[in-house]
Amino acid sequence: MNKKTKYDAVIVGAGFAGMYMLFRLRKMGLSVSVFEAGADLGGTWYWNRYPGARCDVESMQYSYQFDEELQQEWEWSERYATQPEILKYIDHVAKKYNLRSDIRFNTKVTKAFFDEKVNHWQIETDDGEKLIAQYCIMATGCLSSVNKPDFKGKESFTGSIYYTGEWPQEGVDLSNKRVGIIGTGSSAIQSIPVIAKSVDELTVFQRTANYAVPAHNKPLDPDQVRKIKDNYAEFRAKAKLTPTGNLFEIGKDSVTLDSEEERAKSYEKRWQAGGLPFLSAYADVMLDSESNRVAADFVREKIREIVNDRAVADLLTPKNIIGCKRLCVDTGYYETFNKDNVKLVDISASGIDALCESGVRIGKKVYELDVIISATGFDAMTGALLNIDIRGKKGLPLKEKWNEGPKSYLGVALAGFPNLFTITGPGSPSVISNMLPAIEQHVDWITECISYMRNKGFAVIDAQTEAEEEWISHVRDVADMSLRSTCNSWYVGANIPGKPRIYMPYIGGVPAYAKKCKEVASAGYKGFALN
Ligand code: FAD
Ligand code: N01
Repeated sequence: MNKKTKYDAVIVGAGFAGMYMLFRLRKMGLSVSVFEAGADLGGTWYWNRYPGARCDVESMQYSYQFDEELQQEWEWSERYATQPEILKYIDHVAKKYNLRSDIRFNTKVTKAFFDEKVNHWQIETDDGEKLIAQYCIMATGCLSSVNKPDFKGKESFTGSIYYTGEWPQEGVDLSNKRVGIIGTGSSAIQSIPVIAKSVDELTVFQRTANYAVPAHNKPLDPDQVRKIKDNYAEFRAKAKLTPTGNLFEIGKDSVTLDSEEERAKSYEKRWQAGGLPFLSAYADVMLDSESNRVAADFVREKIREIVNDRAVADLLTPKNIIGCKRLCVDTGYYETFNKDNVKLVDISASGIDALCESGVRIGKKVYELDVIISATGFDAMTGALLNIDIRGKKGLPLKEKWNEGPKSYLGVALAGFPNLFTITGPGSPSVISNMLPAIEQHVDWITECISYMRNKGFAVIDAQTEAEEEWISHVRDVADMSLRSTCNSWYVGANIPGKPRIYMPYIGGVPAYAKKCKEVASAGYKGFALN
């Protein structure tokens, strides 16, 4: 690795975002260095190796589209790719474009300070390296800062504690163990059915019941794949016209247009088809509480049908709005609670009271365990950025700029932090859309912006405060129209004690967002100061 200290651009993070950013900037002739905390590429798919981990956006759509050759040559084997298969794909991409040569692994960026005198970023890493770059691009991920709740008595537990978001690279042998899992979000819901098969006993500690719909995962049908690949560009273009950048059929505008019988039929059809399209049976499901109740009741009824024990079924039945927390996609989740070796413990009243030497204590009862799995999620969207000491103009720390919640222009730039870009940052559709096209759209926009600056002779770009305020107020207005902002989800930061409550992603839809980004660029980067 070349130990240069001056680059045109530094990229932080080597998941899908950092990899594609590197590819684009290198192609433009920029000198680029990427820093990655992990020992290899992949981001989410490098860290989340827990049993059962896989994507819930269909593989044919959860993949890059920037190179027709790449999307034609890669063969996915299943409807939803497993974590190991996604890593194989990532490795294939890295080899095809020789990406690893410009990536420094096992290295965390700890500081990024903007030096106004010379208009560049001073970057420091945890191994003491210092370098400078004109552009600093944060590809640090929305779900990469693992939430590790500070459970009382954590140190006293004599067994092992694992986090789904930082699963050991070498794997964990859980066979014949007494395992406890804390949390019932997507990670837990994917892993519980798999873990239950090999362990002696599995105890699930549930604070809030969650909705899950079946994945109906299966091997991909070669004829279907051929059909998509024959018109891949058109398929991708159509996906970009949907609110979430995910191509699937959206049903009628309102649930009121159907009779009760038709509604049940429509939801049954989607339940049998499987996956996230369930929530698109009616376009008003996240806008109208009655429409939402119909969808929620359908799933509640399914839980009662699947789970044999009535009391367990009741506990597993979510009370809140469906789709407010991210809808989970499962393979045999509810069925798992019919197994004799699986126990559900309700911790909704007071959470985990404490860990103790032999396990978990809830009230006076101790659950004896060999292993505790914390499937407790992430400090989403802002966590990874705030873990770095980022300072903009006049030395303003990002922590201070964001003390009332994240503010950004289009989720990609921050006023007062010139030449800094955040890929899929708060204020962009990011996590409520298919992330791969969201990443590509941001990377393309940033690349074109840098190219524009170079062609016009600009050295610095900075979002203007008024443009940022206007965007953020629009982000809030559209969030307020949706039921999505009404519950205690990680989208609003509610899972992290003390985090300001703000609906972080932009919910106005992928097409409206992409149009706005295009208009800003076409107008010579409207809302930015360039010099
Ligand atoms: P990441 O993949 O998170 O990569 C960020 C990288 O930055 C990490 O490797 C991290 O180590 C590194 N980093 C962070 N801070 C620093 C620092 N200071 N210094 C150096 N390196 C740093 N999205 C979908 O659209 N569909 C799905 O089906 C889907 N499934 C998911 C399943 C799981 C289990 C999880 C956790 C997320 C899933 N997501 C899904 C979201 C997923 O995060 C994105 O799809 C995508 O992988 C994000 O890529 P990224 O490059 O932006 O970020
Ligand atoms: O995390 P989560 P996740 N004490 O935050 C509980 C993506 N993803 O890793 O609901 C006790 O959703 C918490 O309880 P509550 C996807 O975007 C996708 O599962 O806050 N419990 C909750 O049950 C997803 O949304 C896939 O009351 C505590 C759970 O832990 C995102 O990543 C797979 C607690 C955390 O759920 C995050 O999912 C995996 C505490 N102190 C992830 N703190 C796919 O399927 C938290 N909990 C593609």
